[in-house]
Amino acid sequence: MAAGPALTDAARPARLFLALWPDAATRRTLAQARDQWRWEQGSAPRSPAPVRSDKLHLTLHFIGNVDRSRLPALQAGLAVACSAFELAFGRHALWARGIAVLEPLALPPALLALHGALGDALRDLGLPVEQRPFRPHVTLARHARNALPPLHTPPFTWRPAGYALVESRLDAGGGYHPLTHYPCR
Ligand code: 3AM
Repeated sequence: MAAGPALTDAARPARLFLALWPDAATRRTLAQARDQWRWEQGSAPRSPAPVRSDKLHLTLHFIGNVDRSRLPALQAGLAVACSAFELAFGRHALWARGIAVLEPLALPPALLALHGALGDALRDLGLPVEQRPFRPHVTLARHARNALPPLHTPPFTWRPAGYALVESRLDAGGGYHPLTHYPCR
């Protein structure tokens, strides 16, 4: 199939998700937790891929591709009430298909309320909402079927200042870029 004309940045859709975006200290703690795993090699066809420190986050909703002309309406429509909460971490797990994660030890009602309010906001904006149950986690690595989690990991607490609308960019090194930060009070 012939390649179409290259899209300019303005014409390319934005690939979006909503997330709890760590502050610098929490990001360092999450990276330390990631680095306590042993990424056993040899799990063909793909080698374990630890998540880059600057990409660590907790996804609230995956949105997908959205036309950039809709961004201002989305940024406004995704401002929902959010009560401050804290997340205690300390449980590592290896999910199906080799997803290594860190899970919160408990689910604060305010986190579930935030997830629900954002789901409602996405529906109001005419965007699809994931039907599977919400399983909050921080992905630490992918393709890690044979990885070994740490036996003991010091628990720690993350108090998110808020949530963020984040763009996943495939160009420029494939980073995640928060577009809007929304406070929790
Ligand atoms: O926080 P995690 O790593 O679980 O896997 C992707 C990542 O989740 C997920 O969105 C988060 C930010 O990229 N994701 C990517 N594509 C997806 C899709 N098509 C998806 N989630 C659901 N459907």
